Amino acid sequence: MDLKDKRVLVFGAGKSGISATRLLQKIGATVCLYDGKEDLDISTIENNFDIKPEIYAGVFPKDKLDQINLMILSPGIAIDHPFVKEIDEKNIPIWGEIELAYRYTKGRIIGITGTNGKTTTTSLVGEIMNAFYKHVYVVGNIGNPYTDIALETTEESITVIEISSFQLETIHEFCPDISAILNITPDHLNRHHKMENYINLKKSIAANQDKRNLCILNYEDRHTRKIGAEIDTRIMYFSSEHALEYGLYMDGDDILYKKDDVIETVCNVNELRVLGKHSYENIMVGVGIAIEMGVPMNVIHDVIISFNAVEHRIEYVDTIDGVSYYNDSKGTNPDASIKAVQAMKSPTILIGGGFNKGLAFDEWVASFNNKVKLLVLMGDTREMIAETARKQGFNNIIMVNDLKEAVRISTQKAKDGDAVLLSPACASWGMFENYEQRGRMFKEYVRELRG
Ligand code: UMA
Repeated sequence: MDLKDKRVLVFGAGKSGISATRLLQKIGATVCLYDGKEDLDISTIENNFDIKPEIYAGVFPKDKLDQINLMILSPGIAIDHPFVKEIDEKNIPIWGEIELAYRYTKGRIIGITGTNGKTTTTSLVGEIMNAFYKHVYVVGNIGNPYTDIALETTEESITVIEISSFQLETIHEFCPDISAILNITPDHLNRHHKMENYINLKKSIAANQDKRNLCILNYEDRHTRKIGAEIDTRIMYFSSEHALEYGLYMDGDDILYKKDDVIETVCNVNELRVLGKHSYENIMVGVGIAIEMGVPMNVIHDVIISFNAVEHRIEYVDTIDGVSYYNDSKGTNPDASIKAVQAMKSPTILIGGGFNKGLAFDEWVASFNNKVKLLVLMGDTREMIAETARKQGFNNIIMVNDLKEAVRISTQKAKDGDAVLLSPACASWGMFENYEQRGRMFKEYVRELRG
């Protein structure tokens, strides 16, 4: 559809809608920007534009509907929203930001989806592409609307897009050169109603791909493995458990790439800064995409070994006097913190405790499994955690008054080869504004150790 001189209704005046409006204006469409919020701050929104679009808040005037040729729907609004259904019944096409931007994108496109690890993998792929290619864009659910850059792209461009299930609801012709579905576990079921719908949405990232394209899938995830048998494009699997005939897999601590009976060692996971099986899976996806994009293995290797986790999630901070420091301030409940403990490879001094959310710590302590050699406890929960630990026979506990003291004591007690992990299993409230501030303070105290 040529959108020049067409009237387009953009629904949702958030990041996505504002950016889509700008793109539409640049290509000569007339835009009505509509938001359901009655008290929408129209004058602030108007400041985003050189040409002011018509802006409607609360209820969209019925008499304007007949002139509309296309609706662009923001990802936060479901396709079964009553107003969207009304538009659909009038046979007005409904696109999302991904579809709109795609129609104006030149160059190669990489689309990454999945339940967990999308943002990390998208950032990693962006870093690898930036190390080898000149014109790289990293956009989408990650927070930079794809429509912001689509018109800037050229045949030389590489656009790496993080795509959510919300955004996949409104694609039609979108066809990435490479797609990846990292994993599928139940999420957003309040919006998609059934697991089957959610799986089908994830699968739709590959719906328009053919044998010229590639889809990278998780061999260990039953949903993505099934998708591999159903789609009509080339498939590359990755696996953390099994050797594969073609693709990326783990053999002990090595990540290997196999194609045409030739096996290449990509790296040893001990070279990486990120930790844990879920991180190695993200790395394998990034490597698979980079190989398909023609990036040499030495470039890939250099980027992956310096790649850091997303801030506050088992984030490597520094190694000082042989002791590695990790910030997992995002470990705000026992479950999340267990993953961090499991990811540690060396004897660990664990800094825990904080606000009391009424949670039990038995399973958390049980996960220490001889790996945690010392527990440094702070905050309201410190007595409660200490009691739980002692009941399980874990007595190596030191109580401290604050995080600064926790870092100081941990450093004193740590030996060459140990790790110090901040993963409190508790919220930060009462001691910090939020977990981000707690994580930043931890990193600051670690930096101070260097003098
Ligand atoms: N609105 C209505 N009616 C409704 C619901 C919302 O009018 O029924 C209006 C709100 O009043 C608001 C606007 O819609 O003004 C918000 O639109 P939006 O929710 O689509 O949010 P945006 O700011 O446009 O950001 C969206 C994505 N948000 C969601 O998917 C919820 C951002 O992903 C994305 O980065 C951005 O577009 C650019 O592509 C965020 C997100 O939370 C990070 N994603 C979810 C996730 O990661 O779990 C999927």
